Formats: sequence, C-alpha cells, structure tokens
Amino acid sequence: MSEGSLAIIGLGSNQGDREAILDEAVEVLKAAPHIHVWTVSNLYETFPVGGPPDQEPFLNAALLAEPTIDPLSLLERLHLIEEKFGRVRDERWGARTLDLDLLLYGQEIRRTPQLTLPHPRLPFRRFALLPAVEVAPWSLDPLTNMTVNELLASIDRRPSLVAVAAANPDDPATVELAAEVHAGVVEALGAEPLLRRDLQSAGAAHPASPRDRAFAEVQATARRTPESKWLNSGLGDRWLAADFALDLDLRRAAAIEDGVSHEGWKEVWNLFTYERAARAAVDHALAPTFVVLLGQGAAAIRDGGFPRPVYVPEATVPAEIVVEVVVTCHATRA
Ligand code: PH2
Ligand code: MG
Ligand code: MG
Repeated sequence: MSEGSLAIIGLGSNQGDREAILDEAVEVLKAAPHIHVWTVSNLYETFPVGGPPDQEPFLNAALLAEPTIDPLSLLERLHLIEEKFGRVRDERWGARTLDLDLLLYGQEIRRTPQLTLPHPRLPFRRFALLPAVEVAPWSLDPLTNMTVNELLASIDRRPSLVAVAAANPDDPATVELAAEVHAGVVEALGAEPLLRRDLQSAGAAHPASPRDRAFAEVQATARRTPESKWLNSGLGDRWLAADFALDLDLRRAAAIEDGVSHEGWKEVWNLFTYERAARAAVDHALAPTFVVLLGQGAAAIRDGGFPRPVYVPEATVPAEIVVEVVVTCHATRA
C-alpha cells in the first residue's frame, strides 16, 4: 500500500521567524528516515483563514515526498516535528509556529478520527493548492479525480459558484435546511443568487420515460447556465450561489429505473440519448467551484466519486453552517 506512494505535505507558520522555521522544518524532514523529500516549493505569504481575528499572515509551502512508512506513522512523525518547533495545540486554527499537514498520500482515501485523507480542506484552500501545484501539479485528488492543477484552476476561475443542495431531495427537512443555508450564504457573501425555479423550463420536451424526462429537465436547466454567459457578467470577484447542483441531478436521473437497457443497440445505432444530451449540456454549464451537500447521504456522495469538490459542513444549525461555508469561500481566495 505505502510502497511507491507519493505524498504532499503542506507547511504553514504564522508565529515567530516564519521563514527560518519553515526552512528548518524542511531540513528536518529531509533528514528524517523513511521520508524521501523530492521537491520543495517556494514560500507564499497568505491571509489567515478562519481562527481568531487579527492573526498574523501565514507563510505557506508544500513538499513532495516519498514515504516508506504508512500514512498514520507519517502523520505521527509530522506531529513530533511540530512539537519540536514549539507548536502548542490549544485553539483550533489558532496561531502556530509550525503546522505540517498531510494533504495527499497517493490515492489513499480514509476517514478516521486520527487522519482524513485527502486532507478535507485541500480543494478549497488556495494557500494549500498553490504550493502543491508547484511541486506536483499532476497529483490526483482521489475523490474528484481532478488534479491539484485542475483544483487550483477551478478556484481561480471567475465567477466563482457555490452550489447548496440537499443530498436527498426527497427529505423535506433537509430541503428546507438547504434553502435556509442558501439564503444565508447569499446574504453573508453578497452573492448573486441562482435559483432553480428561475431556470426551469415550462415547455421542455416530454419524453415518455421518467428517466429521460429527468435528463431532459437537467439539460434544460444546464442550458440556461452556459459558461459563456458569465464571461462578461460583470460579477468580478462576487460569488454566484446556486440552490441546485447539476451533477447531483445527473446522478439522480441516472438512478431512475425505467426498465430499458441503456447499453444496448440503441446506444450503438442512435447516438442521441437524453442522457448524453444532458451530460453534454452540464459539461458546458458553469461548473460549481464547490458543492455544499447537506443531510443524510452527503458524505457518501462526497466519497463516492462525485466530479466536483464537495463540502459537508460539520455544524447542524443553519447559522453555523453558513459561517462554515463563508469561511470555505474565503479559503479559495487566501
Ligand atoms: N492554516 C489553518 C487555518 N488558516 N490560513 C492560511 N493562510 N494558511 C494556513 O496554513 C492556515 C490558515 C489551519 O491549519
Ligand atoms: Mg493546517
Ligand atoms: Mg495541521
């Protein structure tokens, strides 16, 4: 499992002589057994994300390493090095002399109390992606199958789009929560709302099968959000906030059973299918920078090969979820 895997380690400091601390930490890592360091990035000064107000700016960096120990042993090593540099773990996201984060370890996916891989906030944090792209742009995020280069390009694209949706649209309580969170995010970010009800079509095609109808509906909505439409939208750095996620709609449509085989002669002889049309339309629609998924099933969707970065909030109270989402939006700029 560990043999031959490459790991990306993120480094951060916003206390003390940051540059000396990071330089020295790199030397310690280079000298450490079982961690071969291949490439070290430049140092980037970044705005602090989250944590107490008035924190000092960070210096961030990343390095590409080839560990010959398993992820948990590597993490333990990183914690020991942090302690050596006087890191005190008191306040979450508080000031720190040295923070070493295991961002990626090969294609490992794991969620344990000790360690989450890939790092749960990697796709949303510019300060982590920028140096990661410098050392290993081709590294794959095993959840989205996007390279770190694509993740960075995605958060740097404008306008930024955050999509807020219920993981299970048949659960009224979560649908209501999603609407509340969406409204809160629009308000807190001063975002431009993008509402499904404004984009749905009245006179869309009405294919006979429920599955095809669902795909036709996705296509109709997607065609009203073409990427090109936003090029001159004048939104600048402002966010768009959608109350739907087309990739989620595609998944749902694909899950509808209609008794017809979708891999038969029809696919071979007739290249038009509602599914293909819908997928093509979604490809040309403005892709969300990230999707906020709420309620039961959210984590399973995030970890089950969803094509965009998914943020599953830790909080359950709407106001607290909004704060988390806003911090995540800010992280894409830091
Ligand atoms: N690390 C955090 C929280 N916020 N902000 C920046 N700019 N850089 C960091 O490394 C960082 C942060 C938690 O580890
Ligand atoms: Mg960190
Ligand atoms: Mg850390």
